[in-house]
Amino acid sequence: MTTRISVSDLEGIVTRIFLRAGLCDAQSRAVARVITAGERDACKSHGIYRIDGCLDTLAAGKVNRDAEPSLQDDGSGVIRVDAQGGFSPAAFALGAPVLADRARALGVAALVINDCTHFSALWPEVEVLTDDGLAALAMCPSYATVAPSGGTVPLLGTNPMAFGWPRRNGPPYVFDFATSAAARGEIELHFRAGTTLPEGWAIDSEGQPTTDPDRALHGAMLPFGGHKGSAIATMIELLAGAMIGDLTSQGALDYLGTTALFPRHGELILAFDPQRFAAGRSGDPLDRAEVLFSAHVGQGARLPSQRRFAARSKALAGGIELSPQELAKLDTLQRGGHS
Ligand code: NDP
Ligand code: PYC
Repeated sequence: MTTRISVSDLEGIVTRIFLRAGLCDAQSRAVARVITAGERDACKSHGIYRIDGCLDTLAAGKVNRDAEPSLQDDGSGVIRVDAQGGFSPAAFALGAPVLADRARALGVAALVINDCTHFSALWPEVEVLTDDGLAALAMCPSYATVAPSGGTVPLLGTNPMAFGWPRRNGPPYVFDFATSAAARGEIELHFRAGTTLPEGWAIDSEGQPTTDPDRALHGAMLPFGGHKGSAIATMIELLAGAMIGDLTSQGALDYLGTTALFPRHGELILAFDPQRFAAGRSGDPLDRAEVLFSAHVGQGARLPSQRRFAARSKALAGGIELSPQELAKLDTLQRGGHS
């Protein structure tokens, strides 16, 4: 039997768990916000399930519990936030308003986040920008767990990429996915549940296809779409790793030495002002986008994030549904019961 809990109550509980674990106030609030958003939107792989990983990373001293992100802005189209080894959400919160202003002023701008501990979904970030009328693209490496197409050895990360497009009447068009066949979090959830993986997600340490989550976690994950996903994941290593002077997924794994904790690396977020790009051309870009979206829905296709926004509406109206096990876990964590 599940229990419903309001979004604000859950956010309060998660915040208190992190404060009790010694994470500073600003970091605790920023991390709790994205974890609660994951539960609210029924994205279980990046919801409360991630609390353990954050606490493990804190306990191992691999995230700076008192990090105060610092902004470097030279007035150009590239804005930089040094996360100072803290979690990425607080760094993004500092840079996002400057990124939005600069994108409006120049038409396009980029936010570089360096030296952050990263575990979260990227859609909460692109949605901050679509809420401001901007289109946005966010990406980051992770740690080496994915073999490139044709290979068998982990080299790339699960490297997520999110895109958002603003809509005047209703939630934005947003997609956000790992460039591996599935996020590592999904495989970990299958491992916990004792269920097998769909075929095509992973190979074992001998390079053979496997549907066993444990063998997958000790072998290599596979990119989505074969050589295409592999190339996109590589692009993310280049743009959000090498280009921004931060670690690639291989570097992040070498630095951390384990996939049991959350990796430290950078992130790249681009923001575009559609009106600036369309200036002088016929047709309003947001109106033209609606024609495209209607043509999707009109033939029965669903838009990405449609499931998520439906879950959000339900949670905001009636609360987030949690299982007895999840509630018991939160209770234990609130009492400092994390080992
Ligand atoms: P999924 O495959 O679950 O979903 C990806 C996207 O596709 C979502 O926007 C989803 O919308 C949409 N979608 C799913 N099914 C359909 C459909 N039938 N038609 C149209 N759209 C559809 O994502 P992943 O498991 O690959 O990634 C999950 C999360 O993990 C992401 O948020 C990602 O940022 C995060 N992640 C973070 C990493 C990190 O290092 N920080 C690493 C890897 C992943 P909807 O939500 O509405 O279903
Ligand atoms: O789900 O692949 C994943 C992931 C890696 C780091 C954070 N999430």
